[in-house]
Amino acid sequence: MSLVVLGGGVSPFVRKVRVFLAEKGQPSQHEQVNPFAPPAGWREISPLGRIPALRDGDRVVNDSSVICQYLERRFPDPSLYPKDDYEFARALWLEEFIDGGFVPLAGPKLFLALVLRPLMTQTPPDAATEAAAQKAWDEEIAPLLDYLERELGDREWLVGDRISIADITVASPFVNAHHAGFAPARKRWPKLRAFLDRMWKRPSFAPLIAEETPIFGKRAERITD
Ligand SMILES: N[C@@H](CCC(=O)N[C@@H](CS)C(=O)NCC(=O)O)C(=O)O
Repeated sequence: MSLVVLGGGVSPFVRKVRVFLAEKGQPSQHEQVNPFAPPAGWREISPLGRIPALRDGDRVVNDSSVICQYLERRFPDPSLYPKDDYEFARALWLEEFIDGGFVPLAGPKLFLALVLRPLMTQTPPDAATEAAAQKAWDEEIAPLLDYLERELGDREWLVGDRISIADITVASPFVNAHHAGFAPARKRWPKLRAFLDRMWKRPSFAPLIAEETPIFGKRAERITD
């Protein structure tokens, strides 16, 4: 029975599901779906019109968080959710912190403004857009990075002693920020930056980043530290 992830590969939510599947060791296919120019019948698959959706044979599951929990039950080994009650709650909280907090800020203000819209309109961002993105990073996003830096402490993983949904979810949208030319500065957020370096080198993340960088990653050259 085949697993198919539907959605644009550069979406942090789609990447999260693809990485999750790779960490589970589950082969899957990826079908590009642009939610802003969807194929006919897309609303029957995704009633809110959003990506990702997962096709598992004749079943469809929506929403990255729901999909990952479904996959955890369907393929329990290796587990990507902590067993301990409190650690489980912490992992879900960090997932929500990113999906409901970081992405709604960084998505439109960095990636959409500086990468996706310019690519679609073939018009480079103007100075006001660049300045607005920098301001969002410095004033709105930086406190979220401070929080992640504290949460990581000196540990390898955000929660518990092995990779979990929290690590995958946190690492995914920072790829988009990187494409937009933003990364947590090594001086101010050394632990977060080292964590991202480690995560992105994993066999689950690396091929996806390699696949999208030629298309979306031009601005990353601005990152100097
Ligand atoms: N909570 C959803 C969020 C998915 C989401 O917002 N996806 C965006 C792309 S990154 C989308 O489909 N946007 C199109 C729209 O909202 O119409 C999840 O985790 O899957």
